[in-house]
Amino acid sequence: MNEREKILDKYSARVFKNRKDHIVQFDNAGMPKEIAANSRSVPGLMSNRGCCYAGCKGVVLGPLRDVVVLTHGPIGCGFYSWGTRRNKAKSEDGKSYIQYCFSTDMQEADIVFGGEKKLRQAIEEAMELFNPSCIMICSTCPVGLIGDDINAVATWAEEKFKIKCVAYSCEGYKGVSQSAGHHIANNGLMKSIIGTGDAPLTKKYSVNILGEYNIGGDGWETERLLEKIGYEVVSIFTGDGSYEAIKNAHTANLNLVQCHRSINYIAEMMKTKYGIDWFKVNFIGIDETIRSLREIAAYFNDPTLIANTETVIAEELEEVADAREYYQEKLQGKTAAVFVGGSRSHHYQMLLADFGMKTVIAGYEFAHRDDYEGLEVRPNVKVDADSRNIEELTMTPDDKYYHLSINKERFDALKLTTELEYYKGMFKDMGDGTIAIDDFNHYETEKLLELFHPNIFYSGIKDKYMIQKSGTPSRQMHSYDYSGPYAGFKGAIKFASDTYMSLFTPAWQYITPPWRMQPTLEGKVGGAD
Ligand code: CFM
Repeated sequence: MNEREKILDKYSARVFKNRKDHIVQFDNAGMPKEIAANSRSVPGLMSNRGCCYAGCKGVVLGPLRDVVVLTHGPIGCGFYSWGTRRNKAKSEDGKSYIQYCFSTDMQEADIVFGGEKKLRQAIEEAMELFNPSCIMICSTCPVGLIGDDINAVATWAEEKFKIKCVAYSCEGYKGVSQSAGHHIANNGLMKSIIGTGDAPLTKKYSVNILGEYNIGGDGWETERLLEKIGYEVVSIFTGDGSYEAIKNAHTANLNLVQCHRSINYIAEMMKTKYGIDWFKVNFIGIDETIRSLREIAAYFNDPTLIANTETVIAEELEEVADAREYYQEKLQGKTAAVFVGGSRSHHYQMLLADFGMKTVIAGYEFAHRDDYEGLEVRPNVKVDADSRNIEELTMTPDDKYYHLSINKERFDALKLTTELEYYKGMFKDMGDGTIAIDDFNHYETEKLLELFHPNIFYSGIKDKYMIQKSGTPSRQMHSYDYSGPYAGFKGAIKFASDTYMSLFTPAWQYITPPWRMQPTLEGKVGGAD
C-alpha cells in the first residue's frame, strides 16, 4: 500500500468513492495526473474551506482601501470577516476604510419584512460619515433567501449620491467554496469599474498586478522591484488597491497575474475587451522572481528595460547573497508540506527549492483542475450545477480602448518560451513519491503527518495548532503568522529566516506534553464489574 492508499483505507465506501479522486500520488517524477477539484466537500469531514462571501468580500473586494465594502446581512459574517486577513494598506490620502467593519446588522424583523430599508439607511450613514466615492454591497446567505433587491438599492445610491455603487450577490452558499466569490467579484469589477477612468499614462511601459493582495506587504515589495526597473504600476488587484486606480486598469500595456486562481477571469476578460496580454508571474521565490522579471522585460523587448532588469536583479541578488548561502546550508534537505488556498501551495514550493528544501505534500483548499494540471486541461473540465450558478460574462472588443502592445508574430514566439497567457499548474513541479490533495480535511492532515513526517508544515488557519500540538513546526501561510513580506529577493530571506527559527527553536525541548507523563484515557476491557 502506498501512502495514498493508506489514507483512503480508513474511509467508508461512500467517502472512499468521493475522496479517492481528490488524492494523487506521483509515481514517476512530474507526470501529470487527473485530480477531482472544485466540487462539494463531503458533509461531516472537517474541510478547511471558506464560503462564497469570504472569496468575494474577504479576498477580492476587501483590500480596496478607498471603498466602503458594506456587508448586508446579520452581524456575524461582517464581524468575522473584519481584519482577519492581512491585506495591508496605506492611508496617505485619508481615504482608507480598511480598518472599519461595515454591516447592516440585520435582525429577525429585517429577515421577515425585508432588509432593503436598512441597507439604504446604512448607505446614507456611510455617506454622511465617510463620503466615499465608491460603495460595494456584499450579501450574505439570508439576503439571497429573502430576495432583497440589492441592485435596485445600488442604483438608488448612485442616483442619490452621484457615487459608484456596486451590488454583489455573493451569498455564502453560492458555489462550493470561496472560489465562487472570486468569480462574482471579478465579474462585478469588470462590469462596473474597470474601464470607467481616463487617467493618462505617465510611463512607456505600464502594468497591472493581478491577484496580489499585499498580505504582509508582498504587493509593496513586488511594486518596489517593478518601479525600480522602470515600469509604471497602474493598479494592483487588489492589495493596497483603490477604486480610483482600478478604474484606469484598462490603460495598462500588460497584466501580471500572481494568483491565477482568484483573478484569471479578469485577466482573460481584459484580453478580449481591451487587448491586454497577461503573464503568469510568480514573485515568491528568488529564481521565480528572476524568471518573472526577465519574461516581462522580454515582452516589451526594449534594450534599456532589459539592461535595467539585469542591473536590478544583480543588485538585489548581491544584497541577499550571504544570507541566502547561510540559510541554504541550514535548510538543505529538509522536507515540507504546503497546504494553502488556491495558489500558494505551488508558489511556495519554488521558494522552498531556492533553499534546497523538498515539498513532499501539497494541497489546495479550493483550486480548480487547471491550478493543479495546467491551463491545457480547462476544455476537459466538467461544468457542474454549482459552477453554472455563477454568471459567465461574454466580452467583446471595446471600441475606444482596445489596444495591442505587441503583434501576433511576437506573441506567438513568446508564447513558446514563456508563461505568456499560460499557467502550467502545480503538478509539473512535483517529484517522485510526493502527494497532492484537494480539499484536504482534518483526518487526512493527521494521517499525512504520521506517514510522511515532514520537518515543517506550512498550513492553514484551522489546522495550524493541531499540527503544532503533534510536535511538527507549522507556519501559517495565509497571514504569515504576522511576518512577511515574503515576496521578491528580500522576502525570500525573511521566509527562510522564519522557517529556520521554526525548525531550530529550542522551545520544543523545554516542553513535556502531558501524555508523556500520565495516561489521558483510562478504562477497562472485557466488561467485568
Ligand atoms: Fe490567491 Fe490569495 Fe491563494 Fe486566494 Fe485565500 Fe490568501 Fe490563500 Mo488565504 S487570493 S488563492 S482565497 S493567493 S486568503 S491571499 S492565503 S486562501 S492560497
